[in-house]
Amino acid sequence: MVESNASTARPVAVVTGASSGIGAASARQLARAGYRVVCAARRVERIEALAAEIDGLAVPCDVTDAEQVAALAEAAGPAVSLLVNNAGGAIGLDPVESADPDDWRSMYETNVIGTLQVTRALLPALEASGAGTVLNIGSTAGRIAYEGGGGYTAAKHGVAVMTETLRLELLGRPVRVCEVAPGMVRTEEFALTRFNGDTERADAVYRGVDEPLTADDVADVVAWVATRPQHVNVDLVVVKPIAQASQHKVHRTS
Ligand code: 8X3
Repeated sequence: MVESNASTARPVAVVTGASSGIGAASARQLARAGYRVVCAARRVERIEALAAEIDGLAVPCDVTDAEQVAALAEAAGPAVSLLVNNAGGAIGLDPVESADPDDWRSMYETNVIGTLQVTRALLPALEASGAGTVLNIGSTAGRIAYEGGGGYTAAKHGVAVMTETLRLELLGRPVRVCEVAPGMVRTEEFALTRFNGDTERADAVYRGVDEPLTADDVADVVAWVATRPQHVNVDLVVVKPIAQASQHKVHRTS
């Protein structure tokens, strides 16, 4: 459980991309750990239902929109203990040779610029809490290249480097900076979004893999990183299913 500053007030956590997958699962686990969770995402009905379920707050927010990000910071209040930068995702699996620059721009916008904007907007409140944490959801794609993944791996490498840079820059201030980098996670939307709703291609990603990680598996790590004593900065957790030894080496039974 987290410690709160006042005896009655719950510490505030902001989770972006909270409408589904790792974001929604993290919001639930963080609420269970004692946070008042501000659930931010574009899809209002989903985050309103989630916020009602976990006694949190729903704030509609597209992380690429500076005004909406400013409104999120305003709604989160003057002291925020935890920011989980989860909004992001992949588009397509096209080789560099034929990739659509708009897909790459969009991935850079959501994964990198979105994380930058939300982090900038919330840093004063994270610092004001006296014990802040920025936790970026990276990816194994932020540590290795794979064919067809150029746009996504470039963006997730960007998130990884931004995380390291911020940790260096904030040294001596009361905000720790962490990254959780999942490998193969089966969520309802990640692969489907990547392949523009093509369920066959999305299903093929996980075909024959015994047990890909679930959103809850990753949320468990997020909650663990967030609830370490404040002097403990877990720089990076790479988490993969046992069936995935590396990006290219996945055990499939069929
Ligand atoms: C997701 C991992 O393998 O689809 O962040 O790039 S992968």
